[in-house]
Amino acid sequence: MLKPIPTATREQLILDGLWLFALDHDDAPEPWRARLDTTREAPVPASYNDVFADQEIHDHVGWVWYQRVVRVPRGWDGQRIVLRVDAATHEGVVYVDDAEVVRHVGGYTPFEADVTARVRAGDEVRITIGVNNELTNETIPPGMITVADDGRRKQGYRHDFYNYAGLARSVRLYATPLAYVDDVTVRTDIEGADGILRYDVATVGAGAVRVAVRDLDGAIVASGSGASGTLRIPDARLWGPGAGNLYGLEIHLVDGDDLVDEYVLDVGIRTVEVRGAAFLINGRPFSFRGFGKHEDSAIRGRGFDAALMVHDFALMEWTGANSFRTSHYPYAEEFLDYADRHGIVVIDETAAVGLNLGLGGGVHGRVTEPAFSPTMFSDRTQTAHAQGVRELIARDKNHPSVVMWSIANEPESVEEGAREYFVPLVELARELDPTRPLTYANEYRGTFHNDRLADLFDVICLNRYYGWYIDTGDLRTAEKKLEEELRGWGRTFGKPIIITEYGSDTMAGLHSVLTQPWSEEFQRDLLDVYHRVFDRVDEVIGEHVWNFADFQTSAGIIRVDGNRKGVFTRDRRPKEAAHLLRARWMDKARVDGDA
Ligand code: BDP
Repeated sequence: MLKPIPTATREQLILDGLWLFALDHDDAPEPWRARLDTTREAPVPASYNDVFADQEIHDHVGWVWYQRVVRVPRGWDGQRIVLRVDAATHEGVVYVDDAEVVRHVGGYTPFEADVTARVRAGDEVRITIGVNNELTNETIPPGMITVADDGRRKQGYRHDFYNYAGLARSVRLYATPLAYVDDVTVRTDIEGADGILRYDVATVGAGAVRVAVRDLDGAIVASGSGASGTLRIPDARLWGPGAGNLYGLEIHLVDGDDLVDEYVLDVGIRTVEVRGAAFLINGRPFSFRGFGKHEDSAIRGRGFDAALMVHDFALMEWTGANSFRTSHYPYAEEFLDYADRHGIVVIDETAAVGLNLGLGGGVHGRVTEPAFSPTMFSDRTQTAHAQGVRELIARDKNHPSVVMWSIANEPESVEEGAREYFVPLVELARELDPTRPLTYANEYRGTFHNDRLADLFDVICLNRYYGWYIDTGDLRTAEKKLEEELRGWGRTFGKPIIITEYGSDTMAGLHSVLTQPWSEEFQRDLLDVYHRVFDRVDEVIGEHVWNFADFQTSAGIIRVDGNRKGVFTRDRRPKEAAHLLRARWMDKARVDGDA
């Protein structure tokens, strides 16, 4: 699915700003039919939960309504006009005036509707967007709704981050010609010094396809014609870690010599391959250094903010990180665009988090029933999950920064049903993208003896909390157990291992000369112990600390205003561990040449 961009033939209006906002109430049955009966305004993009000083809004379970009147640019006459929602968490429905134009389930991927027949260039239209935050056993991520004695509905879930909701990314109205470029898929290869670019363009309406590749200076370095083909870029500047080299693939839909539609896609020439226990980018072994993150900040929740994004990237660079995982859902496309331009490596994850009855915010509970069953995570959950895989790959397939798909975080991986549930999803992902390795992030109960999934995947990603959830405070035991386990995985599978989570909750400002969990020194020392082990186990090719920054979670007795495993606080100030990481990773960056 193409991201809307302005080109020689395309224009767009980004509908960021204040929208009328109301909770859904039974007394206003079809709120899209008139002006919303409210004076409240909500910012877009932002999660709505923390914006108002209002408990009812914060805790609301169900539909909310956003509305805005928009004037369609008068120059758009005769164009195809599309309304696109970058994300509505978790379900969205869009009305243009009185008519429903699109409905979509899945809170972190875009959807759009052709509204050409419903709007007129130069006229105003009323756009109303309903957003529902409910999670059930049939959604990804899953959740459960309970009803309190007084009738209040409450949303429960098994993932350890707050269920922020609303329009956290932009809404766009854009125009293309009536015949247009609908999609493009690129795959790249390297032959000697040349870059090879295979492309596949899908178009709607009459016209022929011509393509050209431009370098940064605007010079054409390759060109061709036809809806699919292979282009050779002599002496290509490769995309790689620390080297955000991009080319512009210019796609023209033409009628004779007339340009009908133009789309320009940034492409990076690079290869990715898993060979033995190595993860190769452009044929060279790559080691992941970085973080699991969240889209999370005070007030705006998961709302996209360019300043915050650039700041986070600046802090990652300051630590010497070269990569991150989009834990635990697809992030705003702006993150991937930025990573493409700056040579930052991304593990791109679906929103399939919490498919596990044995966990609650990292704490291991007793499992009393199977996770994968008709009454819990069923065929319908799997269907939603498959849709999540499809939409993630459709949106992100062309980003050079994305080197691997993670199709789930910490699913139940030990019980028999896990395999049956995951095999079709793995097959689907491989069919949709045969070029990128696949992984899932494994939790502690799935060991190298009993895990039923690891052999389906290319890279072993492990989330481990020795010294924190297990043997709390005992770093010596942590070191021993971690090493035994990592060696076991290495021996058994011979695949690359990335530790996709390790860390400890840490209250910024709490200090101790003793080994004191929650103190800044403890976090630093725990990371240090893990690093020593990583350096002794050959198969370990990556370390992603949990988490980049403190983040909000649902209320609970093991969380103090959220999860405190950040190396930075929620307002992005370094804890002591940040300096340890910087010392270690800057050194590695110099050796690997990828900072
Ligand atoms: C892991 C989860 C992550 C949690 C983390 C924790 O993957 O989402 O936030 O534990 O408990 O289980 O901090």
